[in-house]
Amino acid sequence: MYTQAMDTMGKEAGDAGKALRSAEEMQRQEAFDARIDAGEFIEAKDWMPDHYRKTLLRQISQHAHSEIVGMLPEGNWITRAPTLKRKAILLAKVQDEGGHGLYLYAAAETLGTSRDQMLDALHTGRAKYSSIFNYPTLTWADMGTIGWLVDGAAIMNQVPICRCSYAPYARAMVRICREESFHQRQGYDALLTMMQQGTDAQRAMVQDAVNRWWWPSIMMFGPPDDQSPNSAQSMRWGIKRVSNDTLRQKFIDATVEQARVLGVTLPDPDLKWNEERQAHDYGAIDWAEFWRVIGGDGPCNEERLGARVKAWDDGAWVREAALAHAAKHAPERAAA
Ligand code: BYC
Repeated sequence: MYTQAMDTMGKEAGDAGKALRSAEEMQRQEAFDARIDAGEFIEAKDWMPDHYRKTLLRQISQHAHSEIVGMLPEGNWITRAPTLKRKAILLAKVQDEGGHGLYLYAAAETLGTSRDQMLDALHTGRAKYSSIFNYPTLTWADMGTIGWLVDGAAIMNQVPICRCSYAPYARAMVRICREESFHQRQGYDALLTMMQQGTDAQRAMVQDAVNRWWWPSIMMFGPPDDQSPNSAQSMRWGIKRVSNDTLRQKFIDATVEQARVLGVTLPDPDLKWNEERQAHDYGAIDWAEFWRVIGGDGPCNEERLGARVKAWDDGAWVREAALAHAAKHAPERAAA
């Protein structure tokens, strides 16, 4: 009510109204900043600056798109899993990713944009999804490697988002992270079985998969901090808690020991422990490749987007039937 009254005043009273309105805006902005500084969570019903809302919507919807596009490279292997146990695990993992997409779309919808609008942005190439899903899954070892490296990188990136200042996103991330750790472990377990009980050909297949997924996995954290246009503001707002480069370094440091236990070599001759930094140095990342892939020119971009658009078109009759069913039963619901 208060805001509407101020708006009316603004229209009627010209510059004086505008001044009043902007004074009110400034107060709200200051109150919002103070809440962020105090580490409070922001709920959907709370006032928030437009740019904060847009930034969240961009990140959460891209994250949701990544989950459902991320189902495709692995879905490709469900029918070819080597045992019933591995098939059941992979099926459960891919279903979890569909569920993660749903939690995230629901969190993004609280910001006032519908799921249809978000999906339209994905289907028309206006929204991004994670670069990693534009690479092909060529062998069964890719399933284990995605679990180990891709889900491992996802956990490293997503655990800090459980403390994101926007509460609906933070709540969704708590559930997602629990499931992601199962995903990472199942991948590592599949690789360990191949490395310890497999044939030479299977061990070579694992090494080949690691060679292909290592660099794309460390690109997942996004561009270097000094080339990341969104980081400073997102960190200021508590949307991002840890920078792209810091997370990438933590992931590399954690993964080196896991690779040693597994018995695979990470494909980076410059990867070595730096005593002074107490962290691993690593070789130059091919950022031109990263920008090319997120710009739409990766090995599988067309195939991935084509599969999502086809699924949307093929599912039209389900959406229409659900709406017709809801309309038919609306009078009963209204009477109840
Ligand atoms: N891929 O300023 P920056 C998963 C874009 S799901 C594509 O650093 P920001 C999983 C970025 O959007 C994995 N685009 O951006 C699922 C920005 O472009 P716009 C997804 C990327 O937002 C199923 C531009 O580059 N995880 O793991 O501050 C199975 C400049 O970057 C990428 C999430 O979405 C990328 N890798 O930071 C298994 C987590 N990196 O939007 C696993 C949530 C950057 O300005 N998201 N870009 O046009 C985040 O934490 C942050 O959005 C990012 C980027 C760290 C990804």
